[in-house]
Amino acid sequence: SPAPAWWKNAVVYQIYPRSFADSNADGIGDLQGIIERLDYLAQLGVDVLWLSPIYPSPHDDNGYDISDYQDVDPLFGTLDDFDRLLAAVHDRGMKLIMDLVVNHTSDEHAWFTASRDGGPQGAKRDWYIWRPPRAGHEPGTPGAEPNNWESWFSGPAWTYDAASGEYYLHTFSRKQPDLNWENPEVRHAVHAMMRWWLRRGVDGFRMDVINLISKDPELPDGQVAEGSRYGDGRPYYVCGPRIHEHLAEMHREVFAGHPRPLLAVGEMPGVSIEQARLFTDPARRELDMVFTFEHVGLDQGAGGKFDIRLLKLTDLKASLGRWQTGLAETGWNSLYLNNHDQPRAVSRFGDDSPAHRDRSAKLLATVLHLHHGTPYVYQGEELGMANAPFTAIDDFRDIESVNHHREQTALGVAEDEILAGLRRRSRDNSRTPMQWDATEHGGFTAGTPWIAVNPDHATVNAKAQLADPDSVFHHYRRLIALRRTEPAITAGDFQLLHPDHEQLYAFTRRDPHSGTELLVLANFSGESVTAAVPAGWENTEVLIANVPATAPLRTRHPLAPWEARVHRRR
Ligand code: TEU
Ligand code: CA
Repeated sequence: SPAPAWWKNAVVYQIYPRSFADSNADGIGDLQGIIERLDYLAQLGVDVLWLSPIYPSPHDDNGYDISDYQDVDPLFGTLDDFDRLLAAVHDRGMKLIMDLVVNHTSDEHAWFTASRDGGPQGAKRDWYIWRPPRAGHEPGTPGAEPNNWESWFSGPAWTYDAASGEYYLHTFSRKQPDLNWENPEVRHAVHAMMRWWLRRGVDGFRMDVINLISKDPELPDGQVAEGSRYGDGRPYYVCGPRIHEHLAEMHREVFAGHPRPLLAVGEMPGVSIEQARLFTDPARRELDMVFTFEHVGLDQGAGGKFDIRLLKLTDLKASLGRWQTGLAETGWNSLYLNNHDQPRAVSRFGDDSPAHRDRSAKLLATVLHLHHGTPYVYQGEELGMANAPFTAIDDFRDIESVNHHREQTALGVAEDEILAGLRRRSRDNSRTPMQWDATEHGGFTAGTPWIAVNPDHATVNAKAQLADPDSVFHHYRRLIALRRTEPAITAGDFQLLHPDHEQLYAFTRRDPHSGTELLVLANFSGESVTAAVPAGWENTEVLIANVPATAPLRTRHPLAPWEARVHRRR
């Protein structure tokens, strides 16, 4: 019989170790730093910690380029530190999941160096995706790549190895060669590595771009968009031909029959609702839930993530609503508004100006946590941390931002214009260090941080918020606690109200067992809005709100700027 779905009632907290807490003053967060902050996380009340990669890595992509799957990078500590961390997490009744990055390795992983240096006939050649140059082109020159795919971090998705005269595929940076999942040896090695971590005691995995692992073996050219030099390979590797087979095999080889309750969540850019339902249908035994991307793509134009478009609330509601309905009967949603790849939620979906910041951060939390699914909190979100005030390209660290800047500069785009996009969308916005207190560098490090701490840590920090019962932190804590006592939050049906309203986000949840109903009303604007309240909700009890106690709910109820309230009736 399938393991009980404990994770339906859980809240997951994502730690980006590099930016969480630095215990030895080298400017980089580490495992000992996390250990020292576990009581903070226990107080917040989260159930599961997800660690972004801590493995040995050249850090071309901050650890998403792994050179050894079965060790800890000395930057972060040792395997002993990891064991102590895991024990301390378990002592507090929490679980810990690892980031599993197996679409690609680092080019410094022993698997890749063997694959490259062994040449075309070498034993590990086929562990990666090697192809000869395009016929009729001078190898190593533009256009000689085996196909026209673009890397997600700008430039071609292929790098030439002059020694063997062939190219290897890298969906991301040239230091992140893609593994060849067609090769059963690769799959077995990955499964064995996963079992090794489970034996060590971890409680599951967050699987990086796991829906990209199966490529169409023909590797056909992709369509070239107007004005682009490269083709779009995604139709040939997003949810590719063998993806379900690979995940079902992984489930059998790694998860099935495991004595402890585990969590498997797949990160899946470009996944459709129909595909997500297949991945998370418990009967198919693939994954527990997936991260989808539709809602974080609504405010970008055709030019990609740095092409900023105004978000319409109606689009956001329609998108999240479709996913709620689409996975209502079969499958399960993961709920997130930001992570280490996305700008800060309060700056993107709320209003980070002093007048509205706290309240809009609490509104976003309320709306997200009241949806049907498992909420994810990204470090600092529970403080309402905002985007960084980057002024020049030197302020940025992320390979995606730096490459984008280089590429756009070469194309003649004005510096101001490039920076405007980066300021809004750079992944570094969410990677500035945790703001623990008002001291220098926000209490993150006694040294020099690898990326500047947001100067607003003077007012926005954990210490101040722990002391203030009305803080964003305590609002998150109350929301998380409510999940334990109100079954309608985990189990209730979702019904969107007022889909065409551009300021009001409203929905109900109804628990089929107890009949308890919740009504969520949220004003996504800096002006007051009058909400038409559905019949029978007048004078019902307030379960949680982000404004001080207000007048009882009326048929036409005025909501203050960024007000969010949840009512209950039984
Ligand atoms: O991200 C893949 C992904 O889909 C992204 O959110 C991507 O980083 C972004 O869209 C680029 O614009 C995962 C990791 O979360 C990310 O940090 C890694 O850089 C990437 O995979 C490669 O491992
Ligand atoms: Ca450190």
